Amino acid sequence: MKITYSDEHRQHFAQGEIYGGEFVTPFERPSRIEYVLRELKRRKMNEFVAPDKLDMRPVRKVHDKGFLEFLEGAWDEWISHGFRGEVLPTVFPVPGLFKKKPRFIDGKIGYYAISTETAITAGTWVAAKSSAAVALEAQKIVSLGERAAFALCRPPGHHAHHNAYGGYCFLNNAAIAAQGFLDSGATRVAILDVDFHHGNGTQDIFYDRDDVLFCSLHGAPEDAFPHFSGYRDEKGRAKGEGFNFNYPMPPGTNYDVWSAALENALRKIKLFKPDALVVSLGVDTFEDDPISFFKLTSQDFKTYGAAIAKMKLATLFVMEGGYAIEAIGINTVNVLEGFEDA
Ligand code: 7XA
Ligand code: ZN
Repeated sequence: MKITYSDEHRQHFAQGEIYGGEFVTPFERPSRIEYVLRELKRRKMNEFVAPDKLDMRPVRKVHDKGFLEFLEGAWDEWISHGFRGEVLPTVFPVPGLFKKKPRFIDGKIGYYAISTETAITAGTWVAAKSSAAVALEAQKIVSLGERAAFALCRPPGHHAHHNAYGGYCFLNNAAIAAQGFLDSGATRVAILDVDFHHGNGTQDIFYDRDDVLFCSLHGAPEDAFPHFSGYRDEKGRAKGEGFNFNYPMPPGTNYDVWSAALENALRKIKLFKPDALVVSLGVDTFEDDPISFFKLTSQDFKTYGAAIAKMKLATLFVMEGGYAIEAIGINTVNVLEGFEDA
């Protein structure tokens, strides 16, 4: 399987996030990708492809203009005020107070951010664009006839709404790729999100649409980030009603329970008859992940890779989360190998 990748991800290397009241090195860091690359090479999965310059057309179809302008200009605006640290939110609107976009940068950050762990740095916009380009390059490979491709995206994307960032995500790579499939002639695209966290951004982007089916398996929002979405009763809106399926699961969920949800989601996808499948591939469902609470083993990743392959769909894997750094390569490549060997 071809793997799309760009070194430019390294330009986003935030120094800090607030975790448990402490300022710590972000769990989402460049070395995550180095571990995946190392494991791919170790298993002789060597067909690397560098992306073309990002085509902004599908990006503009899934993200709001003002939001893109904010992301592009946030760092320069921040330092123009003499601020010396990274761009972090300090204020959020509560329900009923989401009225107008403020003029001052602090207010604008709160207007566009969903959470505090996601710092914007000098290189964030370049890295975010390269990540989207990596996803679109892999989409093109699949649209041109390959059975599957792996987009080794960083920063991740599935928490990015049409007009909001957070959860370490800026541009929604999976959504941009799904839009890319549609723009390349697909009629229907399914997105299967197997990251531990609810794909709130992807849900938001396609919530009113019937050309993209979204299925997400994740930690129940009562207990897990992003906390305010991912409930079972979120089924889509207007034309999109019936095209959104959430599978929230409690702490301690093991593969027996998780794979039953996967089978259910795969049945929905089969009924939808998509022309392509995008898998938001986060491996933070792993038993040793430091910020998650599912109990999947490394072998389980191989098993579900094979289950996805049995769908016999043109498939694009898009990297999302996973923070058990030593195991992230093994678990990610296990999914791809399980898929290829099936
Ligand atoms: O899939 N999303 C992630 O892996 C990032 C989750 C960020 C959680 C931050 C909680 N403070
Ligand atoms: Zn995650």
